[in-house]
Amino acid sequence: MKLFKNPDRKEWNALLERPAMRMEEIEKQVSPILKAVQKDGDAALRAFSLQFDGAEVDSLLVSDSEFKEADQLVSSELKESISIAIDNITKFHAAQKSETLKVETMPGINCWRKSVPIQKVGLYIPGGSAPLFSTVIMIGAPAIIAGCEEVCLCTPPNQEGKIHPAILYAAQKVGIRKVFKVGGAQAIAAMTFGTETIPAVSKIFGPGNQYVTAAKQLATKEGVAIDMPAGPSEVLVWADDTANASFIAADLLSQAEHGPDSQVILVSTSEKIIEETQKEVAKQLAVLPRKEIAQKALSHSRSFLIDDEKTALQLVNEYAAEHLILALDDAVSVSEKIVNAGSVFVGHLTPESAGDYASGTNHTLPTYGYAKNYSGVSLDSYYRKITFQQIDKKGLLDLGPHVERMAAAEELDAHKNAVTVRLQSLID
Ligand code: HSO
Ligand code: ZN
Repeated sequence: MKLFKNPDRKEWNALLERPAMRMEEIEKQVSPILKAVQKDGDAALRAFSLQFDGAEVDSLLVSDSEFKEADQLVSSELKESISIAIDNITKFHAAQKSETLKVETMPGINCWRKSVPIQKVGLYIPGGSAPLFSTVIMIGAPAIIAGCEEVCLCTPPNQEGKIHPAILYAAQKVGIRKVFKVGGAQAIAAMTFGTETIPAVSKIFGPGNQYVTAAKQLATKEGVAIDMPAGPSEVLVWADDTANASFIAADLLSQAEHGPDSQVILVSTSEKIIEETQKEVAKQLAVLPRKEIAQKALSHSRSFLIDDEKTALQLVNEYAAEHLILALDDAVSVSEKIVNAGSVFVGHLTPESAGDYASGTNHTLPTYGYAKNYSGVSLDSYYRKITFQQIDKKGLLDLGPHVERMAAAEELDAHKNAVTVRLQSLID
């Protein structure tokens, strides 16, 4: 990790830059996949699964016997941990339910806003080197809590045509039975257009590689909503001299091991902590099974020595990290000054891993600086908020003339008339 000491503010933009994503190029490759799935449905999905995953898939829908088999393959210890995670995530997300908000803005004018679940949602869980069954819980449990009518999940099969048992176990535990064996851009296409087997949905959630990300972006042009624009995982640790270098190193490596393009940043007011952390990172990296991936991520990661706390806070807010760990003595008071971050981990004993798996918060968070304008997934992500209003006689008599006057000033006579004809009916 390259060290920068009190860099000039003019250099911040360049130093805080994320690894480049070449989305346009990838969108060009992904676009024909979307078109083929739109045209040929399930047949295209099978052909792409063979081409990209080397898997021959007979039935796209996971069967009851496959769920049962998965149940037998997951250890009872892991089942217990999954159950605790689901409990905590359910508690935190169920508490986010909001009451219908009703306001009488003037006598006889009632306005209210109600959260209505999105009817059909689609979840995507990547395959690849790590079976992210925790993501099944993170994007699946809130869909069920919100009451979405149709929740389907797509995930790629391995070469034997199978899905990792923990993914199937977690899906059935949160209440999802419609799991389809298809991955990549073709899975996103299937949930966008619908096929003979896979339903078209209104919103797609979940992480994926660059092809999946590009396909999700293209899906938005077809009228499908997505959880958020995605980029590689990242963490920023802000540590003072009360921090523990081995904790910081472990936190940095926990994100670095996600992928070669992950980014990890250390900000500290203490040169000693930076030096100790560098040594710890080298020590812990040497024995990590995913050290090659983590090493690549570390090659474009940075540490910053910042002499004063105020500037450090500005730098941290400017980066807008997906995950921000405050390894600080006064972490609680500093946390109140954070204005840009996906999720904040407060104090020395709060590793990001806790939020990744089991504490209750969601791990689907804005990356790539999008924490400046996007929130992470929460219960709200599965709702639309519909407004309603009802006006009685008194309300219309009092408000109507103002609406008529404003419509006339905008030279929209039909708008004015919609009030006038009613006011006349009240007077007659
Ligand atoms: N840190 C990831 C989520 C995850 N971590 C899943 C482990 N499993 C989101 O950036
Ligand atoms: Zn993680």
